[in-house]
Amino acid sequence: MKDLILNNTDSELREITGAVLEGRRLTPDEALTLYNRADLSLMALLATTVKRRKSGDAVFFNRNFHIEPTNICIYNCRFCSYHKPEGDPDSWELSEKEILDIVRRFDGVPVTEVHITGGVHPSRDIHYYGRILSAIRNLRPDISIKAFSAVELDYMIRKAGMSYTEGLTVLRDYGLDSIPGGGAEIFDPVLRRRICREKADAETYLAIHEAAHMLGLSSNATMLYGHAETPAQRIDHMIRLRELQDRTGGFNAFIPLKFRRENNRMHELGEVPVTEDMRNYALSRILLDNFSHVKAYWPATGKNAALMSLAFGADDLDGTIDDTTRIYSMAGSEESRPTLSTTELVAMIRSAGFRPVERDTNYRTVKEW
Ligand code: V47
Ligand code: SF4
Repeated sequence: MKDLILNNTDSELREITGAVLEGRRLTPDEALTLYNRADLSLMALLATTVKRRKSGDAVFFNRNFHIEPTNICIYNCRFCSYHKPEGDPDSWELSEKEILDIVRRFDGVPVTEVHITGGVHPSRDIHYYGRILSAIRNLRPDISIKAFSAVELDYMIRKAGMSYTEGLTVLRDYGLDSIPGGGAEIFDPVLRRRICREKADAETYLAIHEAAHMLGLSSNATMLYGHAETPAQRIDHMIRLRELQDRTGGFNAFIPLKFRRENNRMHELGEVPVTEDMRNYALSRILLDNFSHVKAYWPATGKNAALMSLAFGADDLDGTIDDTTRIYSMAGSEESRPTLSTTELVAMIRSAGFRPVERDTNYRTVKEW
């Protein structure tokens, strides 16, 4: 098999293919050559080889729900279909009681994680969110609280006049367990200025994740792709994450987020085809050799593309969700009310030829299915 592949590629590609098969790390130039010249079947094979090295025949899933406290946001990212200014008739702002009522809906349900994220509200502060964390912690001491993107954290911590380490320590003491990957978008400064000029830049995103890792809070990393970025800018983004992961080891998963076009100011860019999604999953699995997991976030991609990504290096399907997120249905995802039962997730993973493993936030096994 290896010879068959190697004989059918040009010499530079042959060398890069050999490096991946032997487990040698790719340089940015090698990654670009691979991305530009390898056909989709070679990408699938290399990514699956790396995936199997990391997690064997397991594919993970989790039982989770989301809370989106508000869609009011001081920023105005061009790709965002979700945010509204204060006072807009389509804006929402959940009270503390409404937030806790969402948590209570899961009384007796064996979820392991709540994911909290939303707009950057101008008048909420770190202690307001901290009190919500501790109220959730009191209601459900058994579940892990993954909350606030680096962009939300940057705003609330700066507003409190604290350093990132101080702010994260305060939030950890209130009950924060880990940080989701949102807000990374694309790190390239020129493109970032075009699509989300006002919010936290790449250095801030990375500094917040680094501070979190140093405090023992794990996190995820994302990349928004399929809009105006070049393959080289995607690779640059992943390399910056790989460098931070080399220093801290604190990232659990990398999550490619496909740009969805509805109801935002980048609509005219269209969406990339599913072949591009698969090439991108594979590239990330191959390049991010120090990330244990690549997550397919099915509410964003749709179930079918998420399922297909398991043949291109993804080893995690997030999650049961239970119709608790609006970010992607508002942006045009085919999943308008995202919900999957554990039975459905297990069947999906088996249909792709893998062994379903239910995990917690930090990928400890909850149950082998
Ligand atoms: O940062 C916003 C993205 C992110 C669009 O850590 C869009 O486990 C595509 O980060 N098209 C928030 N993407 C969601 C997020 C996330 C999701 C699931 C799991 C985890 C995790 C993190 O959503 C934003 C932005 O990159 N986004 N609008 C859009 N139109
Ligand atoms: Fe606000 Fe996040 Fe939307 Fe940007 S992506 S406008 S920060 S809610």
